[in-house]
Amino acid sequence: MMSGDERLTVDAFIALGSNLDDPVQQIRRALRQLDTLPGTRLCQSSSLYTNPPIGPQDQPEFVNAVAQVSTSLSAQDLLAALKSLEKAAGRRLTRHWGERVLDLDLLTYGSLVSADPILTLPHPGIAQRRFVLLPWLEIAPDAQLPDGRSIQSLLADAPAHPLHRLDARQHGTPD
Ligand code: PH2
Ligand code: MG
Ligand code: MG
Repeated sequence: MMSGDERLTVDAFIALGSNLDDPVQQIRRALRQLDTLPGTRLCQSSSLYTNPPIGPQDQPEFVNAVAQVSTSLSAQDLLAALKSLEKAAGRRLTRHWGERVLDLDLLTYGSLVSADPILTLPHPGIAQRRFVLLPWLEIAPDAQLPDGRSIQSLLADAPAHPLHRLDARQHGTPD
C-alpha cells in the first residue's frame, strides 16, 4: 500500500540565469525557492558560473547554474511555477537574448519529448550552450537527453565559451 503523500515523481533539470539586480543573490534565492514549490524537492545544484553574454554584447555578464529537482508537478505546472518565480523576481520584458533578472528554463522533464512551442522538451538550446552543459555535467555526469545523447558528448562538441566557477557545488538539504 502507498503511504499518505507518496506520489509519482519525475526528475527534472532546470537552467538558471541572471545578469541584473545582483545576479548571484538572484540565483541563490531561486535555488532555495525551487525547494519550496508544491510537491518539489531540490536534489542538487551546481556551482554558480560567471560568463560573458551570448547575444547582444552591451549587457552585463551572466551568472548561470543548473539544478536537479524531483517533482510531482506536471511539466506544464512546473513550467508555470518557474514563470511565476521569474515574475516574482521582477523580471521585465527585454530584447531577444537580452538582459534579465531571472531566467528559469526547463531543460528536461524525465524523458518527456514535446514539440509544443510553449514547452519544447528537451529545451532546444541545450547543445549550443556551454553555460548549461558544464554545470549540468557537474551535478549529473551520466545525464542523457531522451534521444540517448550524453551531456558529456554534447559538451565536447559545444562552441567554445569561457566559464568561471564562483563557488562550490551545493547538495540538497538532507531529509
Ligand atoms: N541568457 C540569455 C541571453 N544570453 N548568455 C549567457 N551567458 N547566459 C544566459 O543565461 C543567457 C545569455 C537569454 O535567456
Ligand atoms: Mg534562457
Ligand atoms: Mg527562459
